[in-house]
Amino acid sequence: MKRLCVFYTLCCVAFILSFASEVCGQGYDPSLDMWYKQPTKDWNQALPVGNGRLGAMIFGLVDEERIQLNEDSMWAGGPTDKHNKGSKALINKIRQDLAAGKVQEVDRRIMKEFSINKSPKRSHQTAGDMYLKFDHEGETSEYVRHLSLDRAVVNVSYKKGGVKYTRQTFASHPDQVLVTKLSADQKGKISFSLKLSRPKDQGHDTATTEANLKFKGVVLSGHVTQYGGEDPNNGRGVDFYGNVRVVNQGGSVSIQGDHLIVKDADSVVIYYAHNTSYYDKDFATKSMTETETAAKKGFDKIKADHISDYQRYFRRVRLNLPVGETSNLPTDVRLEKIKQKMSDPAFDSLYFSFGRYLLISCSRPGTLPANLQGLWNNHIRAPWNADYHLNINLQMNYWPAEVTNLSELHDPLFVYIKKLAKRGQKRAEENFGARGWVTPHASDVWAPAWTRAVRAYWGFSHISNGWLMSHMVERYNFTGDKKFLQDDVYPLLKGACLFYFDWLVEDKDSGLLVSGPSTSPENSYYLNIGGKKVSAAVVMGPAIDHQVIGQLFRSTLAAAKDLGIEDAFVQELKGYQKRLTPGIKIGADGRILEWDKAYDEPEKGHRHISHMYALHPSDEINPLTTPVIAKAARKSLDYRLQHGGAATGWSRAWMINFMARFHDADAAYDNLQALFRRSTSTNLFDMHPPFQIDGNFGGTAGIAEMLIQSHSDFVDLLPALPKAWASGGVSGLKARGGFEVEMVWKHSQLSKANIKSLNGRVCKLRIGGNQFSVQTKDGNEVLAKESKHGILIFNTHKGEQYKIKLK
Ligand code: FUC
Repeated sequence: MKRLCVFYTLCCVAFILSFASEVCGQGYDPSLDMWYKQPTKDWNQALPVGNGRLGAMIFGLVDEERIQLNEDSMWAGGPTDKHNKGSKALINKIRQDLAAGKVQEVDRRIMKEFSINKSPKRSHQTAGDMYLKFDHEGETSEYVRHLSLDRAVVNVSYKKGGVKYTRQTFASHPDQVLVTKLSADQKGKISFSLKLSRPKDQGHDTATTEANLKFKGVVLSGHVTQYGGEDPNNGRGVDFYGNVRVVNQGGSVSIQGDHLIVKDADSVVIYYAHNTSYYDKDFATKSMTETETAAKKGFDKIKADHISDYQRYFRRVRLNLPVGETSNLPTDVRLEKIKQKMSDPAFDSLYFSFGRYLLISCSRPGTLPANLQGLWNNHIRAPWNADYHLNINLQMNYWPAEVTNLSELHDPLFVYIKKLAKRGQKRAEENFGARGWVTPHASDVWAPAWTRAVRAYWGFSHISNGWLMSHMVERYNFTGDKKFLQDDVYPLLKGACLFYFDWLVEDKDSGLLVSGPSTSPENSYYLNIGGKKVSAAVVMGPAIDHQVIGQLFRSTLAAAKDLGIEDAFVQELKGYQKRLTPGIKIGADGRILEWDKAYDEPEKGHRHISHMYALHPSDEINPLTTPVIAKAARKSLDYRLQHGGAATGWSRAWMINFMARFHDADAAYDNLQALFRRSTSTNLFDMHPPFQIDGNFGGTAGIAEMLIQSHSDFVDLLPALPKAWASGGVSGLKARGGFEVEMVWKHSQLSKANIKSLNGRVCKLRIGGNQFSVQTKDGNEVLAKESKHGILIFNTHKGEQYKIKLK
């Protein structure tokens, strides 16, 4: 370990002097390891591996190892599309009743009229567990388990009875198998029994054959829905087929009942494939073929291909931050020290790398989008069904995708949006008599677009379609991919706008268009009825609605402009844009209003901070360009925090992003540390609690937001660099407009940066208000125009690199 630490320190120091690609380049980098000196029985401390679709949690237990298995389509239920409720007349009646002051009654009534209560209780489910019961004796020593974020391999090693044992596990994307290799430093020392099992009563059965263990069944939801009612398919979900193939060197393999027995082997490789009817009707054959092909290909080749496939994504970005006194300790100990307020900046970069590791491991082109738990779930009925919550959570999962150079991993979200939009068209028409498409506050793998909620405060919100579309727009903003804009994005943007054309109604007093009835996601306000405080949620015109719709209109017009479209729809859109109620209104107390007016709030520190959407993830507020609104936004956030806000992991992660947008480096850093202290498990999973992966992704995006911002029409380098990160370096971050950035800083000041222009667009650059110069790769000065706020504007050529130096 000592050698490891010296190498680690050298590597970090070297990075600060140079760039990652030049130094830590191709070799093994231990600073990217999460490691522990003990096994765990706690799922929240086990280590995740995944190939986007297939995943596992590795416990690293010595005598009986548990490998908890996951596959992203292991869902109960199925597509059902025939339950819509509501009508245009009903929604208009509700608007009238709200205008007549019958808010409480509407709050009670609205879900009965508009929500499908008879939807199945269905959840993403665990695929089961693989247990390996070892036959080895003696004291255990030299135990260590670690996850290499650079290689996406979990290693467990220990000594027992004088023999050194090692286990390596990874989930291969190229070969679509989960692989575990067991080795020992003496021959004939590996003996164990292998068993597959799944939590009971979900209709599975297992069968065995020679040297193969099969695992098949159907995913059922045997429980009653929290939404009430019956499941039209009796909860019957996907059929699945898992297959184990064991390849041994030395010793013997046999089957005894439902156990596979390995005796006296020198080394063993276990291949596991798992497929479902969601992806393929020949799922059983597929699983058998995959394990067979893997066995023929062999461990070494599969591992090499896995590592290079994974590193294709992972090594695009490298972040190095200063090593602290505790940085060489095991990961769980480091987290404990952080809880004791010790500074360990290298931990921040480890967490950042882990966030990117998780996205690569649970979202690949062709897979389902990352759910509330990515894809790692040991439940039959997961918290919130491990579904897709669309009022922040699914979106937060993808906040790091573009900026941390993982753009392709955004694809599953886009495919899912297309599915939702199709269903959402039917709902728009049947629920509200509207054109276009609308989506609910939450959906799942089957992409139902109707409202499924019992209470209005969490279910009756109408912004998720616009919020989802901002992700497709961001993909275009970062990559400049016009074909994507034209073929995939613009038609959906148009559909979302059409919905709002028909949904918005004129406010009698202001003459402006207002969105409603709606809610500020999951929050409520107090009504004063006869001197009594009564909480309500439904309202005409919550701030977020107008912020999201405003952004949707803006980006649709920008897209039309880039595509050269100037037609009747664009004219109509301009008209609606002019008449939309502003999404940002400042109240008498200096805070931004969350609803149509100032109300007393039952939960002053509520975890949803929806009226700050304009600050982040949207782009309307910047302390440089909109200082008055920025001050009001800051006041609103400080108020939330003073009242116990940001108490869940994801809410805290959002706060990091907010504070970074204020350029308040130390507040962003404090919130990052609070995320670690209060909402992070030893395996670095985000704890809502319980485990919910959005906070990991929100935290990762927050770290990126502290290093680079580009939402305000210019690229801002090191906009929120905290004191604790006084020196460091990062390579591979992306900025809107199509720029890739690497930079090194010392004494809290940028020392050098390289900017690669990917699209040849004009670059508007700011470095915290500092004076700087721009040179070509060959050292020629680039002509740059000075603008406000210390921004330099210069032309770029596609593919060229520009050197930035502070003056
Ligand atoms: C939203 C949040 C909850 C939880 C759930 C999955 O509804 O309000 O805190 O994260 O999603």
